[in-house]
Amino acid sequence: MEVGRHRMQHGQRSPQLVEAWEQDGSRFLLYCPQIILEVSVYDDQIIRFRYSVDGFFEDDFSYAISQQGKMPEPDCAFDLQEVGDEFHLTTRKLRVRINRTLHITILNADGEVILEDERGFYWEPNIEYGGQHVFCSKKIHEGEAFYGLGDKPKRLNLRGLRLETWGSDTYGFERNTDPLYKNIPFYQGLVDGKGYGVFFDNSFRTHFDFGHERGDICTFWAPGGEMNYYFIYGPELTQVLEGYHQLTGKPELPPLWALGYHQSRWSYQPENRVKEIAREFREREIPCDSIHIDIEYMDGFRCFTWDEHRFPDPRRLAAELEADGFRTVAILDPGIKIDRKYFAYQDGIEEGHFCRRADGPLMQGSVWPGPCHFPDFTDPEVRVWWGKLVKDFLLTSGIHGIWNDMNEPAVLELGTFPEDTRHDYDGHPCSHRKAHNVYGMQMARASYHGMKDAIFPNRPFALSRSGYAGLQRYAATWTGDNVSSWEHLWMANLQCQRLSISGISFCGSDIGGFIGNCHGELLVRWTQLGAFHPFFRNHTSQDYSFQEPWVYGEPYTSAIKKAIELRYQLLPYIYTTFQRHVEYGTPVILPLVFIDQKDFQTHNRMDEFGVGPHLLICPVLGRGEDGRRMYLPEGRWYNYWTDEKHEGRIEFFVNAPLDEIPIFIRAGATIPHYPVMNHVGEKEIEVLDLHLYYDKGPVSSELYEDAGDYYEHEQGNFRLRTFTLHGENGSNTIHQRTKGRYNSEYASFRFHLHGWPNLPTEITVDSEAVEFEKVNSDKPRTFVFEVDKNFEEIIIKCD
Ligand code: MIG
Repeated sequence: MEVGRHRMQHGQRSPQLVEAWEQDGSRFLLYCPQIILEVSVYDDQIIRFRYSVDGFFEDDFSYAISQQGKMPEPDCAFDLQEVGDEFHLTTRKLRVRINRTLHITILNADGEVILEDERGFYWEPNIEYGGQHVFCSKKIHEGEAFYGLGDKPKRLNLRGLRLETWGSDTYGFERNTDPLYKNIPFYQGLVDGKGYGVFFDNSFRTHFDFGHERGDICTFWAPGGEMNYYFIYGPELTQVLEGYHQLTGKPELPPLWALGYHQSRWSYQPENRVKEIAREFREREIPCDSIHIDIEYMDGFRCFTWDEHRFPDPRRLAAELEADGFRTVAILDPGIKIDRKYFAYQDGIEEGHFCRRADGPLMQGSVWPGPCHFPDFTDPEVRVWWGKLVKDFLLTSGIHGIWNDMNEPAVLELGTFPEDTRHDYDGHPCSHRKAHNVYGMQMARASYHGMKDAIFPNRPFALSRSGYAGLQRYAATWTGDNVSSWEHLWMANLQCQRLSISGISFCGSDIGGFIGNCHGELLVRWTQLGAFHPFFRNHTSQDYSFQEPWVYGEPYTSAIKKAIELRYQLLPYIYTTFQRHVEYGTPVILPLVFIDQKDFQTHNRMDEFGVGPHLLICPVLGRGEDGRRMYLPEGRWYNYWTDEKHEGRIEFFVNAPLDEIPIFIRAGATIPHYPVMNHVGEKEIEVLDLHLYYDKGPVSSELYEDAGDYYEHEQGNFRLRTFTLHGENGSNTIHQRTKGRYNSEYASFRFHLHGWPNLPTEITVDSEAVEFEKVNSDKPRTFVFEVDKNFEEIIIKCD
């Protein structure tokens, strides 16, 4: 008897027959004797599935969902009907079939099966902690590929792998280390050329098996919380990402300087050393917008304090750096030193802001300052308190950005907090098992809001090492403590692509590597890659040699300088791409498969990636290489360096001398270029260069502009220009449409026509002939002419 009962409790259970159902707006509830399935329609292509095992649902709360509790009713048509033995839920893009045992099949409007339950939902009581282990298993289609899941340094296509999310301080991680710092339980599947996503919104340690245990079964599970997931249909993978961003939010537009180059080290100190670094950049005219100051600035590693000897007057320092075009970013860790003379400690104790253990004592762990207590960032009052500390810190020190580290959270003795540590979880009290994966994101959230309060109307810049789904609303991120090696350069490329398709477009790696000594060639190749990552920062550890762009001498310094200059030239393109990301949720950088998912050659490729709609990059990842093989997605592409034209869907060898990273431009695109500057806003731009690459078209390109700071763009003070090229026949036209009322500072554009098939005989701008000249360069057939920035139509007549 005993044994039998025991076994029943441990056995895995599946739903029984549906006995009733009801509709509440866009939510449908299907009742089985023990479990309830809630199916909600969010959109034509987003459906949520949520299961209760206890006969009722707990409060619906998630840190990931940007409009938590305020999600509007969908404005799409949907319908649920009982058809024979099944329930059929239909939207414009989807048909969901649910049978009487809750077996779910999701089809697209063409009736193709996209995702089908294998066993579907099942559960097992969690005897030790209460609640359930919740599982969901799906069938894998032949040839199906899987992507996403945050910062995993594993191959891009996750098929065949088993992974988990549990934020971890993984100093010197390796190619297959899992989990790392980020917790993003969101993956994409690609079935017969059609993309979908599954966002398993559960903050416990989640697990994903993409056919590792059983080749044709995908299972995801967690040791607690709800089986609660969103199915997001494409069919384009970029549409899946847009849907995911609709749920989990988008960042605000960063200040333009934050998209410039950042120089960091653990730690630049004392202040003279910081100024020396800044001076060196300006003397060498290597562009740089920001210097990061690591933990050594603090007084005994106490957050919100400065070491009096090393940094006697931070305000003056920040002002001096700013006068020279540098913004200062300072690090803040979660651990608050146990020291009754320290204000943050005193407040935290008096106001009860620190995490406690299950039996009452304050949770204690050692970090840089020695024994510490830790704010419970999942408590809204604690976030307000922390935000106020950040605000005062910024106001008194005059710095411009905050960098949150160690927020997995990391502690020295145990790795992280003991699992019985208590958290408020915004009024849903729980243990660290549930709060661990959201802790870092809530710290970033508190820092971000405090910073915004301090520097408004300027735009804040926050950086966070850890995060849950939705982190992008508050902070940029980097890939953590990597190593100065070619293998880590490969990983940086892969990880940033993966972060980008996991919702965090604003990402980068420690350029040059954090651990170990870098060398000239590696730093060149890494800076060239970093120049195309939204967050562009060189950072290194105190235990290793300096790693600034000039330390390895020539030819490296010039090659690094050239890569940073290129970033600054391409800033208007990168800023435009970022703005499109903010508006639509389309990732800033894209793995090849996101550009041409119908071509299965792209499904497993990891080196080439897109930046926005028109650039394709393929970094050089090996020592001594002066070229490499690469693959271009569909379409026609121009080599940026030579103007040579290539057809897509072909693998070929491209030259890449030390000072060049392979870059390809989509035919028909118009790419804006700034002049090279030491920092953003240094020079007034009188003429903006537009490089237009011939194609039959029509091809449209966008250019977004605003003040690069402040919030007036939200009131319409921006300018969005769309250039459309029609390259047909002997007469080619370029049209411009504009939106918004921002007055671009330049008066005119200088068009550079690349790859024109024939010699222009006449160019007219809004019916008036303009002069043009052939450029004397090694690039064939390039013509240059200037036009008023408000032109509407350019006609290029050719022979
Ligand atoms: O374990 O603040 O990832 O960027 O320089 C060291 C010192 C703690 C880890 C971060 C790294 C930073 C370092 N920190």
